[in-house]
Amino acid sequence: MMILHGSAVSVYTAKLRIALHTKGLAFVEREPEGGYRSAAWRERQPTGTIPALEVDGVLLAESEAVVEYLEDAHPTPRLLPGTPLQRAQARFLARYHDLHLEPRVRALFPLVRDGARAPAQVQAAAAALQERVDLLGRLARPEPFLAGAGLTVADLGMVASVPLGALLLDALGQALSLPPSLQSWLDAAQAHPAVAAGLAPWRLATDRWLTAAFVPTGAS
Ligand SMILES: N[C@@H](CCC(=O)N[C@@H](CS)C(=O)NCC(=O)O)C(=O)O
Repeated sequence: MMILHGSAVSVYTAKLRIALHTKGLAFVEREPEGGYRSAAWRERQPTGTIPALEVDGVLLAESEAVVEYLEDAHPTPRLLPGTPLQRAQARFLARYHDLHLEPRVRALFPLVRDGARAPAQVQAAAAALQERVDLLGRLARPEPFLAGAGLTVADLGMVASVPLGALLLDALGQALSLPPSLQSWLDAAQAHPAVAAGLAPWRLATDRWLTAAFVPTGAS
């Protein structure tokens, strides 16, 4: 059976969990022993990142490469739309998530943990994320999923990162404003059974993490 090495709190692990559920594949999930920053994990996965999918003893890393593997090895149900142009657009949005949107969510983590945060710093980080979310609203025409009528690679990371951005901003006293088209997309995507199943452990772990990690302003 395949092993998903990852962490419940990780967006990229959620991305692969959703892909595995979409394809109805059996897998077990494990946290790297000693954590993903440990020497033991680097010994196994030299770039040290999670998630990694273990298939027949081979460890595959980088979530986009893993999703492509799953699409190659288990083509149905598909995670890419029908025509080459539609497929390219879906892949573009998946890359937009990894390269442009998620880093702006990640930038909020140190602010959540640091009670010495300055209001101007928080506002700048919130505006930076809002800019990437607004741009997503211009790049995608959800129908209702980001790249068409079905769930695709375009939705996998975004469906965790967008709500995570909203949660982190909320903890920081800010609000993320979703264009109406993206709110409809998020509602539809979160109701998809594979997304709901894939996000459940992430949601639980994220709520726990936020409660434990948030430091009120002035408390550090
Ligand atoms: N490009 C990687 C990103 C994965 C990633 O950033 N994972 C984080 C945890 S969510 C990680 O492993 N960070 C390594 C570290 O902080 O040392 C992928 O798509 O798999």
